[in-house]
Amino acid sequence: MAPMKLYGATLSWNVTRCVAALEEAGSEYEIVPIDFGTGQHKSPEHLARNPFGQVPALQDGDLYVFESRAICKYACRKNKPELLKEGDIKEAAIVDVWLEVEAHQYSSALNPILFEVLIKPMLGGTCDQQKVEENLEKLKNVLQVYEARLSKCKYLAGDFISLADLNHIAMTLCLFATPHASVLDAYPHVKAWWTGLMERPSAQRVAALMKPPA
Ligand code: GSH
Repeated sequence: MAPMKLYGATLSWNVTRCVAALEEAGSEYEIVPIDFGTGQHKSPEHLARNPFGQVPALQDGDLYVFESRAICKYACRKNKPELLKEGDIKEAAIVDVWLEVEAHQYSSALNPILFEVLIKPMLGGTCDQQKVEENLEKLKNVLQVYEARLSKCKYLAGDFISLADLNHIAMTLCLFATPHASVLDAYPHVKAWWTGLMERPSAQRVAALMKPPA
């Protein structure tokens, strides 16, 4: 069967979130670059893949999936369902809890920081330092909850790796490209969890893809 196609630029953490899941699931896939510079993401071909004109989008034969977290779940369901623990209703519920926490707590705080520090200057704008500070405070509150959780179990959903952990890799790597990575220093269990995640080949692949060319 033909490999799946993941459309998008690997500088986007929404795209590399999918790469972490596809790699960890052992999926066969290829990355098809989409050029924002020429507006390719708003072309009719890409709008057919993602009607919001955004990346990522995934194609698997005649199936098109958009929204990065839906793509991640699809890769797991197709190639490594144990990353969602779907065989056990209670374990699956806890995986779901931490998938939601990543999407609505962690990313909600981290996304504006990354946008202000990394993206806005690239687009010719100026980083809004007040917004960064406000969201760093939000992020600290979230990390306090993570610290308590990870002092009780090795991974977020329990003593097993799940998609909930993997979905953190792309954005956290971007945090290390800002001057604010030291925010993690106050949370030793979070740091140990992160160090363990970074040892995984899937995370190393994401890190290599996100590194800007020398
Ligand atoms: N919730 C979406 C997901 O998780 O896939 C967000 C996707 C998103 O914001 N993609 C950005 C994009 O395509 C790149 S990181 N922006 C171009 C635009 O919105 O026109």
